[in-house]
Amino acid sequence: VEVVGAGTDPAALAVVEQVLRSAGASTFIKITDNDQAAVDRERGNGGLVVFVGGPTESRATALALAALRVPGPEGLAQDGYVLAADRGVIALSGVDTGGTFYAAQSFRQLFASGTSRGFAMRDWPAAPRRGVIEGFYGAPWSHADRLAQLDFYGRTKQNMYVYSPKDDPYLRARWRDQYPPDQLALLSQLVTRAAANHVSFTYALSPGLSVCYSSDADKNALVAKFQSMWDIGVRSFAIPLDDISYTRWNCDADAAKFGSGGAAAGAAQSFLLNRVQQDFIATHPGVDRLQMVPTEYYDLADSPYKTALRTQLDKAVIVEWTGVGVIAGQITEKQARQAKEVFGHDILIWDNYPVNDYITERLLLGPYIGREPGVAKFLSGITANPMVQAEASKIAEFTSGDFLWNPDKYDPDKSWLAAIADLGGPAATALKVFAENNYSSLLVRLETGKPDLDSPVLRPLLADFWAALEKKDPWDAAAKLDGYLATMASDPADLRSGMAGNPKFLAEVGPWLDQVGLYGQAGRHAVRMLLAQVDGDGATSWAERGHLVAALKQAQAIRVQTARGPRNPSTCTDVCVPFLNSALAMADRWFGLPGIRPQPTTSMGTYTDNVPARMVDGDPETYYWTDWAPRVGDTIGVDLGSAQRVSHVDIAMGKPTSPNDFVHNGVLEYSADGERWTTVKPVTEPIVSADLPDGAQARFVRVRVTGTQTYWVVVREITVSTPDS
Ligand code: LOG
Repeated sequence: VEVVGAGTDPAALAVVEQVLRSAGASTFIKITDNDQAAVDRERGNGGLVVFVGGPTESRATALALAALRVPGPEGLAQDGYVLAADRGVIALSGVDTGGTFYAAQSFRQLFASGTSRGFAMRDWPAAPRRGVIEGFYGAPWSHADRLAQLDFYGRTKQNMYVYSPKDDPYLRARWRDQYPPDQLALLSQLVTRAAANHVSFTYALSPGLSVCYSSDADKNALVAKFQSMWDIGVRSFAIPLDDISYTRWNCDADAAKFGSGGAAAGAAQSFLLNRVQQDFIATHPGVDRLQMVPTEYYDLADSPYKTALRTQLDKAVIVEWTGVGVIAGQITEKQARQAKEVFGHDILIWDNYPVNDYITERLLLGPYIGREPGVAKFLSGITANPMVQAEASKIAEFTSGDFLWNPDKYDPDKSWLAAIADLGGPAATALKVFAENNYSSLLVRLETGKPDLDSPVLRPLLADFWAALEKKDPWDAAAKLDGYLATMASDPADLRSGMAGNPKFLAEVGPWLDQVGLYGQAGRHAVRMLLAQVDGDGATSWAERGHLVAALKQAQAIRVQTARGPRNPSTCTDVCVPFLNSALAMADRWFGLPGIRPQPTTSMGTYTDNVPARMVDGDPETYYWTDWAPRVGDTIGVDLGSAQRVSHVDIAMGKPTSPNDFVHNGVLEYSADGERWTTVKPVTEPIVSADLPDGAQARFVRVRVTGTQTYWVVVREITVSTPDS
C-alpha cells in the first residue's frame, strides 16, 4: 500500500514502485493521505504500507514517522531525508522533493543489498551541487549517452549536469545561432529526463571566441538563446569564458570602452554578465543562479583580471574554478577558502577528472582522489569533467558523486569497488582487471609526486617475480604472476561476454581492452620464456620468446582514432612494456644475443604523461617532454643494461608544434660504467647523429646540458646501434 500526498514527488514514487515490483509486489493500492481511515484499514489488513513524501509533499508520512518514534527531516540540509522502517511500515520523507527522491534511491540500494528489519536513517549531502560538466574537447557525447548519464546521476544522487561540450558548434563557434527544430527536440528530451532524475540541466553558452562585450546586439543574442532554452524547460544557465584570449578584443567598441589588459577583460566580462543577470536571470522567477567560468580559472594568484571580477561582477553569479592547475593534483580546504576570497564569489569546482582530452591514448578508470572534504563542504559543489568515453566515465563519476555526498567518510578504494560492481554487474571481476590496468592518472603523480605508474595489482606481482628469479626459486611467484596475467589475457573475452548488455561501453574501450589482453598474453610468454631458461630448456624458451615478441608487436600496432589523431592506446602504462623489455633483455643475454633494449634515463621531470619511456618505444611520434627548461648538468639518455660495443647513436628532439624544444647547448657522451665519460661531439641541433669510435664500449649514452636555455626539451627517440645491428 502506498500512502502519498498531493505533492508527492513522482520520480521518487516511480523508484519506490520499481523496487517493490522487483521484490515481487504485484498489487499496489495508492491512498492519498487525507484518507486516514483507508490508511488504518489497510494497516489492519496486514499489507506493507509505504509512506512517500516529506512535509512539503504529504501529511501522512509525518504521522507514520511519529508512530515509529523517528524525528522528521525538518532542518536537514537541501536534499536531506529520513528513511525508516519497522513492523510493516516504511516511511520516506525528504526535507524537499529532492530529499524524498534520494530516500527512494537509498531504499533501492538497501533493498538490493538485502538489508531489512527495523532501521531509521537521516542522511543529507555535504555539497549542494554534485555532478558532471560535459566540458571536454573532442567528439561530444551522443544523445543516448546523455540520457544514460542522466539516469546514472539520479541513481548516484548527483543533481547537476552542465551541457558544455567544447566542440558543439551551437555552444561556441556559432553561439548566436538558434537551434534547428530537430536539435531543439533532442535537447528538450534531455531536459525532461534530467528533471525526472532530479538533475538540474545547466545550459552553458560560450560566446568568448567572437563576442563583443559592450554590444547590445550580442547581449540580446545571448538572452534570446537562453530564452529558447527556457522555453523547453531549462532553468539553469552558464556563460563559460575559459580558453579564450582576453588580450585581444573581437570589436573596436570594446577597446574604446574598456581599454586593454586583464583589468579591462574582467570589466568587459562583468559588464556583459551583469546585463544578462539583470535582463534574463532577474526576470525569470524559478531560474537557478547564473554560473560563469573565468578566463583565469586555474590559479589563486590575484591579478587585475580577478580584481575586476571580484569588484564588478554581480555577487549572484557563481564562479567556476579548476583548483590550482588545469588538472589539480590536490585541492585543499585552504585553497577552496582562498578561491572564494580572491574571486570574491561563490565557487563551483570544475574538476578536470576523469577528462582525457589532453591524453587521448589513455582511459582514466581510477577513483576520484586528492580533494579534501572541506572542498565539498565549504564551496557550492563540484562538477567533474569526464572522458569522451561516456560509459567508461561512470567509474570515476560514481566515486566523485560519492565523495560529494559524504566526503568525511569517503574511501576511494571502497567507492571504486562499488563503482565497478555498479557498472560491471556480473562481470565486475573482469571489469576490475580492466580498470586496474587503466587506473593511473595525472592526479596520482600530481598528488604524490611519484611517477604515475599504472597497474597497482600487477606491479607487486612483477616485483616479487623478479626477486624470486634472482634467488633462483621463481616457481611460486611465477604461478601467482601468471594467474593475474591469465585474467588479463582472457579479459577481452570475459568482458565482451559479461558486459554484452552494455555494447556502448565495449565499443568505447575496445582498443584498450584488446591491448590489455595482448599484454596479458605477452606477459605469460615472458614468464614461460624465463622459467624455461631456469630449467635449461632453450628450445621452449626460444619458442616463447617468439610468441612474446609477436604479442607485443600486435599490442603496439593497435590504433585508436582520437580528436588528436590516431593513437596507440596506453594501458598498463610504464609497467607492461618495461617488464616485457627487461624479460627479453634477460633472455637474450642467456641466449648470448647482442640485443640492445635501452632503458630511458633522465635527470628531469615529466610534463603530463609524456614519460621518458617514449624516448625508446620505437615510435618517433611519441616523445618524452621535460616539465621545465634544463639546467646546466641535466641529462637525458639511455642505459643499455650492460657495457657493450656501440657503433652509432641517433637522437631526434623537438616536434613540429614545439620546434625549439631541444637541447641547444650540450654534449653527447658515453660511458661503460656511468663514472668515466667520453665526449663524442657537441649538441646544438634537434637532430643528432653520431658514429662512436671503433671498439667503443658503452652501457650509458646521454646528452648533458652545458648551457642555460628557456625552452623545455622534447625527445622523440634515441636509437643506439651495435656493429652487427
Ligand atoms: C578546458 C576544458 C578541458 C580541460 C582539460 C577548463 C575550464 N577548460 O585548459 O574544456 O577539457 O582543460 O583538457 C581546459 O578546464 N582548458
